[in-house]
Order: sequence, then structure tokens, then C-alpha cells
Amino acid sequence: LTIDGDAYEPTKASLSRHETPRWWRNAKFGIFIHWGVYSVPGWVPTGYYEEWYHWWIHNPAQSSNILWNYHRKTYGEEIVYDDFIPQFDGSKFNASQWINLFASAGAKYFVLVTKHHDGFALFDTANSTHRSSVHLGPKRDFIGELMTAAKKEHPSLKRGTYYSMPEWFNPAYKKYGFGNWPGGLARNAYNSSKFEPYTGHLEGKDYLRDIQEAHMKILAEKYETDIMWCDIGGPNRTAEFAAEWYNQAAKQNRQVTMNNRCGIAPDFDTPEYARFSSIQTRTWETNEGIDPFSYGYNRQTKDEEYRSTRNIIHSLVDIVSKNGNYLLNLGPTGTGEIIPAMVQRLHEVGHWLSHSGSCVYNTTYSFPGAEERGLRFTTTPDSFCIIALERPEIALEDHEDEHHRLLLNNLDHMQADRASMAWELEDAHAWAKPKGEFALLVVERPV
Ligand code: FUL
Repeated sequence: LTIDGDAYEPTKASLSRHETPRWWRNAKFGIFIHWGVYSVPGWVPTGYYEEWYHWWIHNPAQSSNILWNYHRKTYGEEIVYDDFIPQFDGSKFNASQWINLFASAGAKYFVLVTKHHDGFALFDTANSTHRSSVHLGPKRDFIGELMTAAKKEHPSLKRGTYYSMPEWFNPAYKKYGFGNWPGGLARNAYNSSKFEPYTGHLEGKDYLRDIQEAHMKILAEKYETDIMWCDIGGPNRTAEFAAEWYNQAAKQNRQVTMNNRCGIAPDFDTPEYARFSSIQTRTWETNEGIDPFSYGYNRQTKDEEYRSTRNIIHSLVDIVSKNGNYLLNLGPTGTGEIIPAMVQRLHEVGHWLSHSGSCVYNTTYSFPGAEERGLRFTTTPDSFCIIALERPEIALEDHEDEHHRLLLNNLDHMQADRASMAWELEDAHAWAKPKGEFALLVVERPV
């Protein structure tokens, strides 16, 4: 219900009264998953989005032909995108393992790609398109398995769903096509007469009502998503969907949220691979890959090229200090493995959060960080955190006065090197939990 207790109506004015729930604002850190048929070839030239494989092989000029040539050389001229479906078999997919990994990374929510622009769903699309992992290939409901595992293993993790509003080349979409999203059967990469085998039952279907809105409802009702994370926007029936969803959620005493790519009334913005040099007072969430260039798995990326633990923690701290959430994406392999290089980093991030999370979760931004000194600030009702991105360097002897010496001794005792933050601490009562490369000072608010 709106704050006035009214039911939501399918209008922009009514829906705009909806806001991100407190749990979302407190959660700070989420895991994003891009896993689909595109993960089977799992290859793009560095700098491209791998989950766009389908697009690149149909638009060779846009990937400078590199991908098109790669595809032809690796798989031969006759192999079209849908020929990868049988290999999208989930043979290494383990829902509980994934969920436990998200939780041990310290994430408080996750967002799963349930259908990307290729139109291939990982959930039960019921009687809409039948272009899904439930009807084709593995005949498994991967989204269902993950949602069930999450409820069982970590019920406090919030569960979100990414959903691409348009689909490339779906003939049912043709009528609504916009921009360069064509809609209509695509020829294969070689411009031969062979068409991609669409298996959907599209006869007489209205894309927006019978497919797009139907899917969103399924994700809301059957899969009970907490976050509807749409992509691309464009023609939509989001107003109708959202009013019903919000009213239903209110009856169930649940708080749900929707991003800014559903076409109407966003709760939060979603800058992509973005950083800001100042506090952003809007509600926002940066999303980006652990792979520095791609969401989908790219077998070209070397282990050491993935975002380091340090980079992930710095990113999280920087974003949180500026009022944002951080949605970090993983691209599992075609068979459903989250590779060790990613797992290791996530465990390390989780370790840092296990001792320093009190300066991340449930905090709010306070005032601008000292960017050039590598300091970021967060605050809770009873504490103030100074987070040093670099290990501070200053000689103990520089600090003659008793209070500082005491403080620095304490820091030493807690295995810190030297602390340069004495200037910040003046009359405050401080304690420190510096760990590893990161120093963390929590200054309790002076009474
Ligand atoms: C973009 C998509 O085109 C990318 O493939 C990715 O899913 C990203 C999160 O959103 O708009």
C-alpha cells in the first residue's frame, strides 16, 4: 500500500510513490548471475559483452567480424545459436553450492538472469513461449532450483530476477520492435536460408501481454521474486504488472522492489560498470562483472584478470560511502560451474565483511570521502566509520601526545601497522579493527 494506505493503481503517479524497501537499502551487496545458452560458447573478443553472442553472430560487422570468424572456425558454418541448447546441460550446476557461495561472500541478495535478450528462459514459462531450459535441452527449472535452495539454506537472502523486456528476433515481438531490436526470424550467421529454429508456440500471441507480462507475473507469483530487475525497457505492460504485484506483496506483508529498466516508475537506478566521485543522493546500485568487461562467461579472460579481492572491496566501500549498492556479477560456465578464481575472491570478500561488515551493512553515507587520501566514511546511528583503502603509513614517534600513543598502541596490538588517522580522532573514543591490507576505524559517536 502507498504511505497513505491506498492500493496501487497502474499509473505512473501511483506507482511512483513506491520506494526501495529498507532491507534493500541496508543490504549493500548483492550477487548478479548471467548464465545462459551464451555461456556454452563462452567467448568474445576482450571488451565485448559475451551474453550478446547471439547478437554478434547475427551482426558480424558490429563485432568487427572477429566473433563471426571465431564462431565459423570453431563450430562450422551450419551451427546456429540454438544448436548450443543441448550443451547447456547444467552438468556442473549445483543450486545449494551457488547459494552457499553467495552467502559466504557476504551478499545479502542475489539477482538471477531468468531470460536474457536471446529469449531463452531458465524458468518454467508455463504455456507462453516454451523457449526455456524446462522445455528444451536439460529440461530443468534452474531458477526454481535456486529459489528453493535459497529459501532452504539462507532464507534471509533476498531473491531477485533479471528479465529482458524485449527479445531479439522473436517474431511475436516484431510488432513492438524498437530501435535496433529487430523482432522477426533471424537468418543464421552466414546469411544462408537456414532460419533459427524457434520452438515457441507463438501463434496468435501478443508479445507484451501473453509473453512479457505473463513471464513477469510468473516470476512474481510462482517464483516470489523480491526484486524485479528488468532490462532495456521499451514497450511494456509494467504499470499493470507492478500495481498488482505491489498490492499482492502488501497483503503478504512483503516488501519488493523494481529497478529503472522496466519502463515506468523506478525504485532505483542501475548504473553499469560505473563509479562516482561524489555522493549520489538518488537510490542507486552499480552493477558490473567480476570480469572487467563482460557479464557472461568469457573463456578468454585469464584468472589474474578478474577483479581482485581488493578491487571488489574497494568498489563496495566506495559505492556504499556514496549511498549506492553494489551488484557484482558472476558468469558461470556453460555447464554451470563458478570457476575457482571467482570462488576464491568471493570467499576473501566474505572474510573481510565478516569482521568489517558493521561499517558496510545498515550504514548510511555521511559526508564526502577524502578521495585523495583513500579514506571513505560511513555511519550508523551510534558509530562513525573511517575506512582506509590503503594501509596507512606514519611513524609512531610523530605522535607525542598520550591519547594518540594509546590509540596507536592499540592499533598495533590489533596487528595494524601505523595509523595516520589520529587527526580524525581528536576527542573521539576510537577502536580499530584493521585487517590485512585494509584499516578500518570505527569511531563511536562522542556522547
Ligand atoms: C545490459 C545488457 O545488455 C547486458 O547484456 C547486461 O545484461 C546488463 C546488466 O544490462 O543492458
